[in-house]
Amino acid sequence: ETRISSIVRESVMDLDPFYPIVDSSNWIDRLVPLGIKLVQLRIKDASEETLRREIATSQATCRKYGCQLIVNDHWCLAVDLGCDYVHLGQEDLADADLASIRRAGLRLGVSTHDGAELDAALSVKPDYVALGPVFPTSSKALSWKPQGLEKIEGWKRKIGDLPLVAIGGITLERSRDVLQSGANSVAIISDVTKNSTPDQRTLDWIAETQDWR
Ligand code: TZP
Ligand code: MG
Repeated sequence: ETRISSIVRESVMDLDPFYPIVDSSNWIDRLVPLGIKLVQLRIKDASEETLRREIATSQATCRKYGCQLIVNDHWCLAVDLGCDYVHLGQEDLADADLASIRRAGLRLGVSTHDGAELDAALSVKPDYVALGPVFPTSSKALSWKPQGLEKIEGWKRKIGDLPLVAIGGITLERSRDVLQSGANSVAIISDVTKNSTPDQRTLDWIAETQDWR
């Protein structure tokens, strides 16, 4: 393989096909040593001090195990602490300093739920876009009805090689359909963290998505 083609391949295929979204560094310390290569830390309500500590602890664990860390919302701290990715919703895009995120070498992912949001996301040249909710979910209150697998196909046709993350109501049993529809990665909350055996479930996810890795 030439150097150029491996660089191209890397930019397209860099997102692991599976990542859990968790709300604490405790979860990161538990799941990352199992062998996941990507994880999102999504903390909605916490003091600045707690957030900084949680992100720093998560980042240290991720570094140790060669896992990439996506920080939801808190781009300032993610930049400060040298994380890998920032994930922003549409409502966050106006406030975030995208230039400083880029300057610090962080990559950017953006949530989308409809065509207008996809256009808005593409206009900031993200490193991936997320589409959700693919299926019904109780992990986040959303006004969009489930998008279905066809929407994944449509998004992928429109964005080409830009990585696509699918989120919302995805279970291990439905993961192949979602990846076959064109998602490059699936982001999972409840199927992992609400499972009765989250560690085994994580190992099952790693195995189930191996063909896409
Ligand atoms: N954004 C769109 S759906 C969703 C988020 C954060 C929740 C996904 O959680 P689950 O439990 O995997 O459906
Ligand atoms: Mg947000």
